[in-house]
Amino acid sequence: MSDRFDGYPTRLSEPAPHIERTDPTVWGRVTSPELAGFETNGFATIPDLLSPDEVAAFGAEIGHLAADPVLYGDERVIVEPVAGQVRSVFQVHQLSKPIAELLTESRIVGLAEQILGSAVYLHQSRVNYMPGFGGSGFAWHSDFETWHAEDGMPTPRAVSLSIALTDNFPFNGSLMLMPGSHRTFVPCLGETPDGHYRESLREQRFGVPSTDDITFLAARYGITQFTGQAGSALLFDSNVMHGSSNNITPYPRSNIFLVFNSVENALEEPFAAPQRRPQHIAARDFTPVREAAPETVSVLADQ
Ligand code: AKG
Repeated sequence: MSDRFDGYPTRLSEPAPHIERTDPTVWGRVTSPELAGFETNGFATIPDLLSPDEVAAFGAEIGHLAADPVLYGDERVIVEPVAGQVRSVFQVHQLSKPIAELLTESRIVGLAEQILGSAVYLHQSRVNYMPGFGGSGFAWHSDFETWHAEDGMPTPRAVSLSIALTDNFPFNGSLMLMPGSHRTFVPCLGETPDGHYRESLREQRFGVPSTDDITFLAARYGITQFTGQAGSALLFDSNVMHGSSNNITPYPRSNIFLVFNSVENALEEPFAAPQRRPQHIAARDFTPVREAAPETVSVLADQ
């Protein structure tokens, strides 16, 4: 048994109290006006992050990825449990040069640097396609819970940027979030099975809070939803509670997710899993996307 300190114990054999977060949410200096509410809510929206021309180009790009016969059977491609369509493609920055270039732009990586107060590297990239008539939802969860348990991420000093490539309506499976829930860590029940990621990326059973937990959090924080035109984006904290419903409409809801982690929060060994997840899900190349912008400062600098 490891004697490593764990401030976020999870995958337990019996229920444990929720943990109030002591780690900061905003580690740097926020200069983009759109990010003003991030500290309070644990997320912020950025309308019109991409232009209509970019939406068309990236939409075509992710269409090609989903249809590429070379990728059939590849571990990076996850298929919907019932409908059989492509649900997610991981490591898209390695499969698509335009996506690799996009994420290095200041308007993208600069958002993560402002929140995380350091240079950042890419922990994960993926497209969630959420196809019409068959896109299945994602159970309520905190990403950090999984990244901590299964990837060895020490603290919740990571953010995801979800960029809408189709309109995200209230009715086509758009992401629901609990504003403020990033301040509460919910330990989850159940020992992580071997190779859990193979199942969890299609349908998650471990690392999801109980219905009592979700009822409690919903009463405390409420539920809101990220909706917006194609080209808009959502930046969210790694511990915010979120999930989505099935998409039974004809309209796909396809978003690129880029996950940035602080270089000062590099992965260790998993805190609650028998082995590391593969690098297409949890990168262990901690090379910064770029040298952090000169205005990037860490809260730790003041201490
Ligand atoms: C995840 O992939 O962890 C998500 O929560 C995505 C949810 C969604 O795309 O609706």
